Amino acid sequence: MTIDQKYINKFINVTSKAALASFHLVGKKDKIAADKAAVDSMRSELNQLDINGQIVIGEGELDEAPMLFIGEKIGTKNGPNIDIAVDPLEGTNFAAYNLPGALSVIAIAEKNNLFKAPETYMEKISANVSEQGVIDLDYSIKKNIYNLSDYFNKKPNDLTACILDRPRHKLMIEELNSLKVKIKLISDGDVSGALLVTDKKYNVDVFLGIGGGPEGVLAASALDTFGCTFQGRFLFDTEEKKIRANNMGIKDFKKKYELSEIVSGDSIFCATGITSGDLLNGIKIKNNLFTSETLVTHKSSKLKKIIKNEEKI
Ligand code: VTB
Repeated sequence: MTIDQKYINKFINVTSKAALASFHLVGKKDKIAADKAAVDSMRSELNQLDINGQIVIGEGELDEAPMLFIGEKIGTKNGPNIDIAVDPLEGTNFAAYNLPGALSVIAIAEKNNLFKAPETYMEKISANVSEQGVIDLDYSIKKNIYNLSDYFNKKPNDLTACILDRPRHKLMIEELNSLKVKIKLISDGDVSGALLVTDKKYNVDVFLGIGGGPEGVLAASALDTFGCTFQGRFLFDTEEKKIRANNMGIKDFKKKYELSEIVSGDSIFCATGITSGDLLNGIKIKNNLFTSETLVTHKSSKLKKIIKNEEKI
């Protein structure tokens, strides 16, 4: 089974409209309002689609942001059974403070083909390598870097690693520094960070570090179509998170997930820029027209490209 190509434009429309809704609140220093605008728009657009959808990854479960909640049924029910992962506003800080890189993101797959990730941290690694065993969460930083250096035929000091700027990454960053790897530190937004490995033009050879689990699943669905490697391992720092994960069906808390275990079968991924960033240009409004840029992937048709849209507001 595949997801019909006719849905591609429909999902581009969903993230474009959510991005536009959020864009109106860019720079207003109100994360919740910017998020809510994106969520409300996404819900209303999704509900008009002829799909029998269910949200498997919603957002804001822990910080009580306005959610498209996990388990929520979405669409007219007149269509294929699909699982939907959303991050209507990825990078709430970026939108609130008018900083580069805010995105509106969605990933869909056929029923039961998208991992139901709990709202917890995930250790991640990703690179544009198609061979197994080149990068691995179980390898040391040194081994990953030396392997990538061989694979890309570049010296370690010509490699660039992207990582979230967080105290928890101090050791990793020190190791990367000692190997003379260039580091691209990002303040937030690791869906975008992970996707920077997909194209040479972004100059990122490996993405690694600890970020949100749901964001890991979203990025993985696009990385799958790009033929990249991605691994993720959830981290549970509280008993409560373990209980919730257990209820969601996760029994082995230390399991390392391969990309194929996170997303399988056909998928569509759309990310629309809200504010311009490394990956995409943000929304632009001129007269009564808005332009948006969306990175879209569709596994079965091997589609992976940035699509520009211009529409009336
Ligand atoms: C992570 C990352 C996201 O927020 O969830 C991060 O995956 C929160 O991390 O892309 P901290 O708890 O360390 O702040 C983002 O950067 C933005 O939603």
